[in-house]
Amino acid sequence: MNRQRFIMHIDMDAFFPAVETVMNPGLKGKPVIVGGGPTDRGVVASASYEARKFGVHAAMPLARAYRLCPKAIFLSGNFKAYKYFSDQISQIFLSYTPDVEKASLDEGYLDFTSCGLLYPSIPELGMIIQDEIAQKTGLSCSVGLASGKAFAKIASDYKKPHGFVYIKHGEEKEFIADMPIRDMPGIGEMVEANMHRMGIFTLGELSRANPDMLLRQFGVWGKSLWEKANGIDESSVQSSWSVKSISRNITFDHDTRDQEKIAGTLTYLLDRVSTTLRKKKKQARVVTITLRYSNFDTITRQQTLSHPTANTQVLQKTMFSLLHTHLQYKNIRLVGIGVSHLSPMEEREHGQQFLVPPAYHYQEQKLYSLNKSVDRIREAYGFASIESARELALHPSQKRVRHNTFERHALGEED
Ligand code: TTP
Ligand code: MG
Repeated sequence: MNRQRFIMHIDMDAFFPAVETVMNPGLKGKPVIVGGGPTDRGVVASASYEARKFGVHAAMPLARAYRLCPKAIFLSGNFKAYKYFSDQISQIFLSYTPDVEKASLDEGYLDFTSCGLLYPSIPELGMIIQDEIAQKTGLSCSVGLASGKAFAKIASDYKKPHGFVYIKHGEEKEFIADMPIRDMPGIGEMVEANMHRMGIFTLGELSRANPDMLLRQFGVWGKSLWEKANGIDESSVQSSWSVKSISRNITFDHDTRDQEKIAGTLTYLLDRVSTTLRKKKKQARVVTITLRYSNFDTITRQQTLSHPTANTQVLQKTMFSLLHTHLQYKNIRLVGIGVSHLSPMEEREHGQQFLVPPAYHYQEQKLYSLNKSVDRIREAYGFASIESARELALHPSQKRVRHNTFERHALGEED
């Protein structure tokens, strides 16, 4: 095996409610639910541990959360404040090691492998960082330490809130053997269901499965899950200094199966997303669509483009292809669109540089100039100054209410 790695995963406890409580200490010790009002149609983004005792959890409809915990304090959320605290946490992470991957607003991986001489005891360091975060921000976090990212994440989740768990080198496989497969980062609903059909329920069972069969069923990803179940995770901490994905979603005021409305709303959301993409001088390789039906069944599907792009029209083509393939004639509650696998858009004095065939390059460049002109007009006169026919067909309220923007952040990036 390679030299022993020390990867720490730090995840804030009930992050949104905790920030709300720091800003308003009167909330301390109370059930707090962030996501909207008790009669709103959205879902819970996060619940304080006091509210979780009543069974409230993330992604639960607010109305149900209200029935379970009517005394809770419901808040709509304050993204700016969450970003501010997230940045404070990033600064603390970075004061210990430059090898930091901020995986989301409230969590990060810190690689201490090369820091052995600097810090006599890495496990002790976990608790020191935990204390510093509490002192400087007033927020509680949980820390996991292990030889790889997946195990560190499992460890940080193991004793929440305010836990510290160190999975010693060589003990990873045994530590996770009895856990349900879903506890392994990267195993979602679909993979879980498929594995259940194959008779694999625990990570121990996954470790004993045939790796070639997993490779056939799930591709290289399946093989890597098998390795993780066997205590091997060599994926590296990706110091992230840039945004990783940009997405937007809307919960409709009334569930709808009106295809024009669904397509128009997605067009509008993508227009917003691609404007942000260009503003950040990025291009994207993957488009992801989310459709949530009335019964909360949610499907997320993505498609990889042949070349990265920042052009709305190109992304739109892929979005519509995904929509037409996956949209069922059932009432839709929420739609979302996202772009990821971002790379920098290299702007040169005489235009953009694309590592693509010349004809494609030319078309991309023409579109890019057009889009940049639109961006400039919108910057001067507002976003609504230019809209596509599909967007114009939407009621103005659709464009204002309840659309949430999510960026998988990186360190030091502005919104
Ligand atoms: P998590 O770390 O998953 O949850 P948490 O910090 O609220 O609670 P804990 O880690 O102690 O279990 O997510 C971090 C924040 O991301 C969370 O406070 C709110 C936001 N979030 C959503 O907006 N929607 C979601 O579905 C989830 C899971 C999180
Ligand atoms: Mg958290």
